[in-house]
Amino acid sequence: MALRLYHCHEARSMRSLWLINELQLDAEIITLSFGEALRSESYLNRHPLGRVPCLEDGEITLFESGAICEYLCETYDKAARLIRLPGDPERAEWLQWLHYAETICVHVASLTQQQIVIFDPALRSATVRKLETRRLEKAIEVLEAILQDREYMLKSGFSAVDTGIGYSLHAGGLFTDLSAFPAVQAYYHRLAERPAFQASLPAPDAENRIYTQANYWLEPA
Ligand SMILES: N[C@@H](CCC(=O)N[C@@H](CS)C(=O)NCC(=O)O)C(=O)O
Repeated sequence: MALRLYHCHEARSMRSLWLINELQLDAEIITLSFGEALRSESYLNRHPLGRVPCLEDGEITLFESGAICEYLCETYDKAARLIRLPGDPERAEWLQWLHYAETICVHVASLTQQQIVIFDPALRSATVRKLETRRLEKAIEVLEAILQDREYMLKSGFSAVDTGIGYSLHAGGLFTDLSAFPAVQAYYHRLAERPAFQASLPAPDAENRIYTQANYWLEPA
């Protein structure tokens, strides 16, 4: 088996795992706990910052989820089902949403830090939480406008960029109420019904989860 993905439950590596499942690729999935396991010497040799995802394909090692998405599609999506190749009228949009997924996710990461990683509440900042929640909501508003006339980020239908954006909403919905964005919420539910999405979730009794609640946005500031 040539493909190997280093993953933590519900981290950004869920994007890569979901896409591997959509493409029905044979891959070895190494699930690490979110913490010290990412700082081992052997893992730091793969990913210099000790983060996930990290994908190995033979001699190739890649550690950005957007790049992994493009690489997997270019290499293995031979029928161009989930990619829009150069020359395709939707190519520019495909690239935009591929990277916009991270624009959303930086706010999710900051809120994860504020409400989970910084363990001592006295060290958390209500101002940062408020600011990052607002910036997350503004980023989701952009999706709400786009999704008025389509079911997926591209008018032609589901593509790999929906795994990127979909993960950002999966994690983003822990920090803001998606019901304020009806088209986005319907889109997220549509994605969550996909077997490949469900196969990328941790088992209900899985340990080492980053997120242990459904609604961090309900926690008092
Ligand atoms: N832009 C990178 C971000 C990767 C990233 O920051 N991953 C987080 C999990 S969502 C991580 O591994 N954090 C561990 C740490 O910062 O120690 C990507 O999209 O792959």
